[in-house]
Amino acid sequence: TRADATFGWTRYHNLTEIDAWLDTVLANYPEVTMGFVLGQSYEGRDIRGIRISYKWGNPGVFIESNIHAREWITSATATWLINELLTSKDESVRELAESHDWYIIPVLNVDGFVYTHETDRLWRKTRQPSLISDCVGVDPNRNFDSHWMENGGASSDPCDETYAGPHPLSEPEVKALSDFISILKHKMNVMLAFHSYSQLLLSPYGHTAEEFPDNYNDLMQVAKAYSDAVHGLPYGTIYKYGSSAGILYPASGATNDWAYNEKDIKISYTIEFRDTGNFGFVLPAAFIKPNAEETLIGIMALLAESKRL
Ligand code: ING
Ligand code: ZN
Repeated sequence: TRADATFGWTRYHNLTEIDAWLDTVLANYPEVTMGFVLGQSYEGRDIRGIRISYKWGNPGVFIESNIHAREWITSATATWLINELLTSKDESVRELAESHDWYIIPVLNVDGFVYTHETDRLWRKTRQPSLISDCVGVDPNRNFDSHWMENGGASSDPCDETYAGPHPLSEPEVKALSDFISILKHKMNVMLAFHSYSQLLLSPYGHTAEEFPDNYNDLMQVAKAYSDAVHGLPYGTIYKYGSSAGILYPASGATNDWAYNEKDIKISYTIEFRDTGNFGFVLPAAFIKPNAEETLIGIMALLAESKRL
């Protein structure tokens, strides 16, 4: 049985459907997959992940997806990628799949994701209430323990979309990811955080546009490989690249900056998927497959280029 038999990527799925699909995948590929639970969300849901490993000790690639609740294209793309790594017969995809150890979290912000399906499609944050306000939730991508709340772009107001939380790692989802990477950081060569939208590859730093990382030129060379590969597909989609603070806006406490600064994962990006604002966060499901194909080709080029450094 093919894992995608009931999960055709022609519509978006809710958390229950994604969990059931993940169970099927794990059951169908017991030799090369392992399911794991990062931890529990504020509302007590499991935050699940999958490891795909054909040969233990391969370079590790960590993918975090749907940390922002409304960015549905990210989990749709992550699940498509998992399926492709396991089922593709294409020689270059097989080589890609089998020469890396993949750690993929399809939905990190599980509470927020459920909330976008049931109550408010455009919810971004977590769902933990505040002790100082009636507003709910923290921006988990401002909650990591790296230059936390340093230079603007993150808010101390619980009612703001970019509220950084009462302290770093206040969100159980962020704490769980932080603990997991802290234990496995020596196995992780590459960290990718999936977001939408804007079609960008964002390297560190997010906390300042005044300074650039030591390996900034390498990061740009690898980002260019991703962008060129995506542009080479028939869709001709354009991805720009640069540092988060340099080409988007300054903001501290994001996953990829934390992984770079604190966990020494030197190939670390935020990827902002389609589109550039026409549909924005509410990207029609017809774009799932094109976006996912671009991501696969992009990651293939990114990993190949990072080995050339
Ligand atoms: N964008 C990211 C955000 O969290 C980002 C952009 C990434 C800024 C990393 C700074 C550092 O705002 C979306 N769409 O969430
Ligand atoms: Zn986002």
